[in-house]
Amino acid sequence: MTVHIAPEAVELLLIRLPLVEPFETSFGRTDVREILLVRVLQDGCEGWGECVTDHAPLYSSECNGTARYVMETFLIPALFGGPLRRVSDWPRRVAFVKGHPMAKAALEMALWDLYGQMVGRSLRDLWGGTKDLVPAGVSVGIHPDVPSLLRTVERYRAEGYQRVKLKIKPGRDHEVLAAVRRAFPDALLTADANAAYRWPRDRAVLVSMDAYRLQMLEQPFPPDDWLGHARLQRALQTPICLDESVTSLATLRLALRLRAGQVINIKPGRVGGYTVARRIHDVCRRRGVPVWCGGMLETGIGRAANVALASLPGFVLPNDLSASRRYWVEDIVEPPFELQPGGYLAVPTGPGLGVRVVRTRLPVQWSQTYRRDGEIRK
Ligand code: NPQ
Ligand code: MG
Repeated sequence: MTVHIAPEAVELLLIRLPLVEPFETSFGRTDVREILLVRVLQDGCEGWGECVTDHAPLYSSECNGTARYVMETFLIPALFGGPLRRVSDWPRRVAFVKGHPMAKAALEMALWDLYGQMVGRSLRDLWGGTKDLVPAGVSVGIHPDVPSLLRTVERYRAEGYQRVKLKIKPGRDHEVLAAVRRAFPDALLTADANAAYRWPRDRAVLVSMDAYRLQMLEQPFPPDDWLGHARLQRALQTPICLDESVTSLATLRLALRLRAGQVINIKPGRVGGYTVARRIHDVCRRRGVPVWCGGMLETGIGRAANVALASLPGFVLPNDLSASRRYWVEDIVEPPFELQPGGYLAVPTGPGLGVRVVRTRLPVQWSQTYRRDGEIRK
């Protein structure tokens, strides 16, 4: 008997979760995450999803407000439009909505969890994951001064993270990279600019970063600056990793054809969900392009799905997957993610996401339930 996906209700919940410490990137500083969660219900089973948008469109063009609007006006009605034979049919079902990949991905995550619960299989199992443990890296925000940054890096290295990613921006780059490399000569280091540099203005500043022996330099230029990335890569020994630029299979192929980068950061939210993320993984694996799983300051919900994705064989580099306590005083799932010896996270083996959402821990700001038979309940 085949199980069709046809939820009778969808609940959206907006929560406010304070970070353990503020996180600063080239686009801004966050101390509280405002997170839109999705819960789908069918035949006594539930599935949870997490939307990786923030309160404002700083990382990309989406934010919590656009995601909520698009979900309630277009995506949830499309889900109620008829059963899905497979969760992987979701991208085609919602292809009529242009853009809004994070909103689509959040609903897809909930559908994967629901489906896993209904058939009693883990996401790792459903997706063909091959690992029990995935290598954990940590992303370190821009700090007010170098000594405090060095203390933070020291702490994470002592905890066992396999690599440290340093957030940089123009004017806060060489000083930071030189100090960390000097203090940790053998550390696996990367740097992420979140698109803060410009080609050709910043050519010299970036080319001289080869001196720090970074494993990669992530997204120096804006997402659509394909030629800038390609030209920089020709002048730079350090591999460029693309994050914001890779939004689809088509942009992945463009990146590889132009040699705009040698490494791909896969974030399911950025590419419209786990089905597309897996296809991007498959193409990269066939072509020998190393990938790793990016992070968006997820709770244990999104983290569980990302850990399952990172268990696929092409994820060969340390991921932006850290322990729950890196971000949260108390995660909203049980059990929380903990760093394992050697710097790994364990891939959940239970059905679906393999973690339980603790509803009493959700600091709910707003919620609404949408029903297949039409009624909306506050
Ligand atoms: C990146 N993440 O790789 C992102 C960017 C990022 C872990 O470095 C709120 C919501 C704050 C989303 C900060 C990491 C964020 C965010 C950074 C995404 O580029
Ligand atoms: Mg990035």
